[in-house]
Amino acid sequence: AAAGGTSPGGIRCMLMRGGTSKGAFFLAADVPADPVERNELMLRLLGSPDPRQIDGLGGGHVLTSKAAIVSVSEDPGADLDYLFLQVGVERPTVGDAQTCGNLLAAVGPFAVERGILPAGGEATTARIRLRNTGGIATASFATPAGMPDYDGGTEIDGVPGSAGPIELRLGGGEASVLPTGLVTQTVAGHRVTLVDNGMPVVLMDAASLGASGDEDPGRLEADARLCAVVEEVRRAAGPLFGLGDVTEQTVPKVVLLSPPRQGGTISTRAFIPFRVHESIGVLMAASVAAGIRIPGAVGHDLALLPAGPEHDIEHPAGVLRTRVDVTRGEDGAWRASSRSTRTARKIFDGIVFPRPRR
Ligand code: NQM
Repeated sequence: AAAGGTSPGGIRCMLMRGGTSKGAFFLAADVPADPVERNELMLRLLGSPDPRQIDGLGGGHVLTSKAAIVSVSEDPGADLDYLFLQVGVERPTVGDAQTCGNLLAAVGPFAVERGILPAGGEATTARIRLRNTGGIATASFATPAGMPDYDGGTEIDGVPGSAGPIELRLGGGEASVLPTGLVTQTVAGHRVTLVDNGMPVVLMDAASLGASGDEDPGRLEADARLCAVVEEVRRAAGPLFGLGDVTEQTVPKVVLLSPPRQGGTISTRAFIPFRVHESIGVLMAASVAAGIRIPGAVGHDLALLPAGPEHDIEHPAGVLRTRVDVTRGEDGAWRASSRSTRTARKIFDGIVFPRPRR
């Protein structure tokens, strides 16, 4: 008999790759509703705190220490609700201050697998409410024979091989992508642009920090002086985004920009924020593209801006293509919507057993 749900022995869970990240997916009904109990359970399931997460599902890196909680939405404008949780690796933290555009790619297929979203024929489109930020995204993916088909010929940099495409659309709301209304400002002594097109991001010129901007993530992480400056700027920027004290939060992110080197639009190194991303987040890339299109913004003069809306955001593992349409309203506010193609895969489906309470 299926042991699933909230049975004392274990919790029903699907491990999924979404884009260049990996996370544990749960139905909301299968985990405690109380956030304190739920977060404590997530730490025991993923094996945190521990740099190797040896006693749990986590992979020892922030990009593989993630959870998604999915349910049918009560919002008439959405089919599904998606709550993202960033589970700390070395520290016992569970944060809900940000969403994750990479895991978002796996939310629709997971919901079809679990039977909470009917497949729509050859392809299914799901309207997904992002519970962390309040936004709505749509995801379209192949469902021949009524189930997700993860196979296909789409390659994304940072993932070996190819898989079936999942088309994500985000944004398009009334909010300005410049939360302070300023194109640039000085934060902790540095000229930055604060932009939010789905993810709050501080844009910085890598050269202004003495970096070339094409360093390996490990090399940037080993530069204690540079990391300290990035963190000082990030903490000062937090309240300007309306996020309050962000010392313990994973937002805003800080992205170092430099001229493109692979024929793309711009080169990026993303502090997320205590590690440097091995590629770049989907929504981070959408925020970068929106920011650099605005004349005068940090990065505008470093970029090779395309005539059309397809931006090739260079990152340590290659390029992420994001289609970002930026418009300026009659009120002077800059707004944006974005689209990206990702892939996802079901890795295992089963019952996960939490580490005992210590
Ligand atoms: O920006 C990592 C990732 C992300 C976020 C992070 C993301 C996005 O999974 O949309 O996907 O924010 O730490 O790549």
